[in-house]
Amino acid sequence: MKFRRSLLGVLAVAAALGTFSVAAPAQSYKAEYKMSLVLGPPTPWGQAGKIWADLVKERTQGRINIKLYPGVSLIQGDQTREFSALRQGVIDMAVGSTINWSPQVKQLNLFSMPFLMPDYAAVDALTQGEVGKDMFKILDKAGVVPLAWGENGFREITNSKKPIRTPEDLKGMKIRVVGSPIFSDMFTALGANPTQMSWADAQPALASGAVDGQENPLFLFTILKMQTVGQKFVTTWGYVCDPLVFVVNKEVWASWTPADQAAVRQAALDAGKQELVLARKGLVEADKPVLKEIAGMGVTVTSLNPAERDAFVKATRPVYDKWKSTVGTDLVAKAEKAVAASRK
Ligand code: X2X
Repeated sequence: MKFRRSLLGVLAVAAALGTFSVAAPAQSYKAEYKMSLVLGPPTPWGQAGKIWADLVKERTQGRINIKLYPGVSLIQGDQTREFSALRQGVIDMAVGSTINWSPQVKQLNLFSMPFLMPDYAAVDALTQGEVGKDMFKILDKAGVVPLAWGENGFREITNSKKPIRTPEDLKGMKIRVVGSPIFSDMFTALGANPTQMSWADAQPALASGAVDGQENPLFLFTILKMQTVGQKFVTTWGYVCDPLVFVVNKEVWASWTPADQAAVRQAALDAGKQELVLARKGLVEADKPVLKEIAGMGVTVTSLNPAERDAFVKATRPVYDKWKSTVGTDLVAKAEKAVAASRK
């Protein structure tokens, strides 16, 4: 009763002040927006989030204030739940890997199809071309607002046992793989023993020797000094490259003014461009300084010649063919065409 009376009092005052007639848009803004990331700011991925957040704050005069949650801490490190959490609003925005969202958005497995993209030109042909546009439509339908592409990178294989030069070298090796089943299929096809786990669980598993190896972009190797957890062998085979996608939850997006939406979109595009340079640094130069840096850490770096690489392509081809229908045969055909055109 008391509560009701005081509430009525507040309403009366508010009415007298005329605050009822206008719903000021600023009032629907949150004090802080939560951005999810797997990897934090020392990595290009983390930088993507930081650059985006900083640009948004500056360009919206602080109306949109973003806090970074690396380690997918909003969902207790379970990166394969990130997309669902985004859709539900547990997460307001994210820079996420296509791999981690593949369990919910099957078409994103396109980027994990073994040896589809031979080089950066092929990656760009997909993300910056028709396939990228199609993917954004798919993501929009799946329930988020996609804004820009970034890059985690080409995933190279590392292990603690021996140099990998042929599929036979992988026989029986325990390899940590990410949460999309196409990765288990690939490593099974290669004769390895894949174990699916989150990145949070992968690090102690590498340190304890519970797994022999893992695959990730090389910047992660150098930043984490993976040789200190026994990873003494690196093979550059370039079998998969995972792009990153900048997205916003749909309700959050709808709560912003068109001018702020435009600012957030442009900031994502600008951050994506800047991040791409960071992700490829040391790998696009002819002498690949990153490989030298890793060799300098006492690690054996094996680069495959075309014939050696071909043996891995052949061994994983049945997996490629199996996943075509899951990804969508038309989408795969379109991607293959775009990749072929990028090689001319
Ligand atoms: O878990 C991984 O390996 C990582 C960090 O690359 C992704 O989130 C896909």
